[in-house]
Amino acid sequence: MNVATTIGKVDYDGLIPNNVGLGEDVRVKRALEKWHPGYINWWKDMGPEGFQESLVYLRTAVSVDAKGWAKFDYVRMPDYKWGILLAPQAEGRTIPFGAHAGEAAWQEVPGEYRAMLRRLIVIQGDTEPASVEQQRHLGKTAPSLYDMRNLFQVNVEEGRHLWAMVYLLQKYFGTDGREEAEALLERRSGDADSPRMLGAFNEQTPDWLSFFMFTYFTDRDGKMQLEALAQSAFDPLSRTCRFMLTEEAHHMFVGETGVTRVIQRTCEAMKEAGISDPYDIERVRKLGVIDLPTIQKKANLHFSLTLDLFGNEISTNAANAFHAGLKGRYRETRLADDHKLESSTYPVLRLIDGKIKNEDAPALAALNMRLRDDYVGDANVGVGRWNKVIESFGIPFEIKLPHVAFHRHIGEFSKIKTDIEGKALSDAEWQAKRSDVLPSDADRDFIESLMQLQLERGRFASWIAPPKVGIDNKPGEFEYVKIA
Ligand code: BYC
Repeated sequence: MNVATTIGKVDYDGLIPNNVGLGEDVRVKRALEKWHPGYINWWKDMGPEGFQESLVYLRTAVSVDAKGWAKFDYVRMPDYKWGILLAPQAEGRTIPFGAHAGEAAWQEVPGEYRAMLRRLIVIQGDTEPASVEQQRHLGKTAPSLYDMRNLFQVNVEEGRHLWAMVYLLQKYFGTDGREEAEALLERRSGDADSPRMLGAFNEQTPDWLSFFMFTYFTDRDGKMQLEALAQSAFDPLSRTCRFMLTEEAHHMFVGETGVTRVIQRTCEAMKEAGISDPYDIERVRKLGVIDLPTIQKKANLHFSLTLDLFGNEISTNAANAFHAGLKGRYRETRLADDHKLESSTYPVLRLIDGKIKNEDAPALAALNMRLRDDYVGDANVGVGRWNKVIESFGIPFEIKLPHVAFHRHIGEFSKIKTDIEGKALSDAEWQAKRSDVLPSDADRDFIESLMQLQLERGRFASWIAPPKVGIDNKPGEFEYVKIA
């Protein structure tokens, strides 16, 4: 089989399913086969704890065309076919932005951009296993078999996204790439000596509300960053990211519908009990559901942690990556400007004399800020849908995303403390208000008390409503995971 005939169709014959003609690429095939046992060891050590032998109803990509890329079947997770899948090569694709705009997209890495490109790929790769590590304990408290299956689906696909980055490292970056691929299996989320690279990926995902918030907010950073990398002049990276985005959509679906179902159940229980005040927290909690103010606090936490993933508002790294053609803007090809940004400006929120103000900055330097703005717009859409549910019960409460200056650790606002409206607070004021706006130990203890494993088919824990439709249109009592 040559490369051309395998595009769109996955070669399942070897150890590593792929549509990149690995069969003919002996060097890379060997390198990946050598990396494979280390990956499986990592998965067994750091992947979902306690369910490695269970049969999970998972989708596996069998081709990358629009129709046939998802096949559902029962699989033991360590036997999942982690493959290397690139979206089809777009014939005659040209570079959409930067100094090389209009030139043919690169099939190899230009020497001068090697280090910059490798860094971007390694950072992207590092987030994937990190999230699996963060979520590894959650199977034990799954609110239903349906949710457990979704968790594991997200996990195996994050594993596949690691494979996607490792393929690029092994194929295009020689010895350094091989070393980076090894290091991706060595760092650990939250480890004091060898942590994952980006802040949010060293935080804990202690409970299922956090998992849904993480997949809603943090996987959405994944979407924005992958969209920006999908514009890359380096065609193999672009094609890899395009295919990853199809999987990422499901992860955000899990997050958005997960939070919706938590809200739905809370509102239903309040209505049944005749409680109309959302701040009557004690009484709401006695119903075995999560009160809306606590859901808001979790949203505040995960949104603010995720904003840090966009880096500094003003960034030379981002300017250089754009100029070089390595990382574009969100949906670059749909934007109508010169795609070079050498003389344009972009408004950036800055801290000037202690006040938060918009200031025009060179557009090239402001690319992180721009992507973050696009992200906030995108994140707000689902929040609007959550509010529709609350509204439909007539409960006077609205979930709101906090100001971008709230609870930040990276960039312009990391130096100050603010309330959720972005008003600066002294340290003492912040300490006094903190537990009103971020989950407190007591909130965490309460949520933890609800996290009880529910293994009965078609049953759901007290704090979450069933989904509207099953995965792969399966009926409610379908056995999504056969526990071993
Ligand atoms: N934590 O110039 P700056 C996903 C560092 S999520 C720690 O502003 P830049 C997924 C920065 O590295 C998407 N360090 O940085 C979601 C730099 O360090 P060096 C992941 C941080 O490069 C859920 C220094 O500060 N993909 O896929 O403009 C589940 C100066 O900063 C952080 C990507 O991120 C931080 N938060 O922007 C699974 C795409 N922020 O180099 C998966 C690739 C900044 O000076 N990465 N620093 O030592 C990038 O495009 C950029 O590296 C960043 C940072 C946007 C992350």
